[in-house]
Amino acid sequence: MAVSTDNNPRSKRRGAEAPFADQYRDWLRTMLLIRHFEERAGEAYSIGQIGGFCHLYTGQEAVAVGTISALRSDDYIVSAYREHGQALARGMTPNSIMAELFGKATGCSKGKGGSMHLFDFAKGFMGGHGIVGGQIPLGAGFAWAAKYRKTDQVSLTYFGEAAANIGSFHEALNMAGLWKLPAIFVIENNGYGMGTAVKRAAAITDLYLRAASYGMPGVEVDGQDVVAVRQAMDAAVARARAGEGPTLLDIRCFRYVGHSMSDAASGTYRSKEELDASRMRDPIALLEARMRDLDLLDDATLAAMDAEVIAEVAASVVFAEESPDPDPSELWTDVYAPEGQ
Ligand SMILES: Cc1ncc(C[n+]2csc(CCOP(=O)(O)OP(=O)(O)O)c2C)c(N)n1
Repeated sequence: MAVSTDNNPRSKRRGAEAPFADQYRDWLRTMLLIRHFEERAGEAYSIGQIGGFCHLYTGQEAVAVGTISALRSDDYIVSAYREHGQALARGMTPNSIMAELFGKATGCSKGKGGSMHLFDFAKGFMGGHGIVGGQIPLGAGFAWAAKYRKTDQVSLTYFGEAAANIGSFHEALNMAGLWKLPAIFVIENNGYGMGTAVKRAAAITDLYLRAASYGMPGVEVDGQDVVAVRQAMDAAVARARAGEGPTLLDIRCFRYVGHSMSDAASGTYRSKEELDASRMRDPIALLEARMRDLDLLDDATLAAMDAEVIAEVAASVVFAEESPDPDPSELWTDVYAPEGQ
């Protein structure tokens, strides 16, 4: 049920966020869905139900929800391997994603992609990609296609701060700036590329400054605050649709878990204290507090929403468990290599 705040004087006082208040409930639900989905995926991985690599999104929920909520359904999205949360925010079902993680035929990539390769062409979700930075030229390409066809679609590309050191980042942003492409480049700056802190890998740690080299605005954004993310994204989308060209958003966030299921959340390259400090500004707790302040949320509503989401995720695990493996005859479909090579 959408919550209307038209007659709520407290929301009117909060001028900047009032336009978004109707959407807070959806955002909170999606962020809770992502959090619970990732927790269950982590459990399933640890008991061997999920194979291959698995990079969880826990802690970064406000980035996916704040950015994707600003898009139209025909816009393009392309990402890296930490993309479960973005796929959920785009409206891909927990069933289709969980089944993909389990390698089942009912998965969004027919069980042949796994965690790093979630695709949904109908939703403009143009994939998770495993090569660091490999998706950035693709994002520029989707933007170029939209400009060429004179649609007013925009292209949103996600990548990590370590990917911003890869050559393809500079080449793609240069072309996007030169051709004024309707592209939005989002650095999900969680501070670490695997175990390497940004200050050990980048000559300047304020990565948004790099935008100046490519003729586009660069904006630092608080990635714990879904409203701040949405406001920055709205400005970038407006620029892109108006033909004014690309924007680089440097969204500061924190991943609560290890780089992938193979490393611990803290211990080797970051301290428990650092992790605990980041949790003091949890994106879900911040949105909950904002909603309570505006009388948009009470304990019962939150508990009901949480229970509903937990049940949805649990059902996706059952769906994945009960789904069939891909048929062996599918081995050579959807691949470029000729049969037998
Ligand atoms: C071209 C390439 N080099 C190295 C790797 C190995 N690798 C996988 S993830 C990763 C770190 C990337 O960190 P970042 O871009 O900040 O994204 P995050 O994991 O923080 O979301 C590396 C080096 C790779 N997949 N591709």
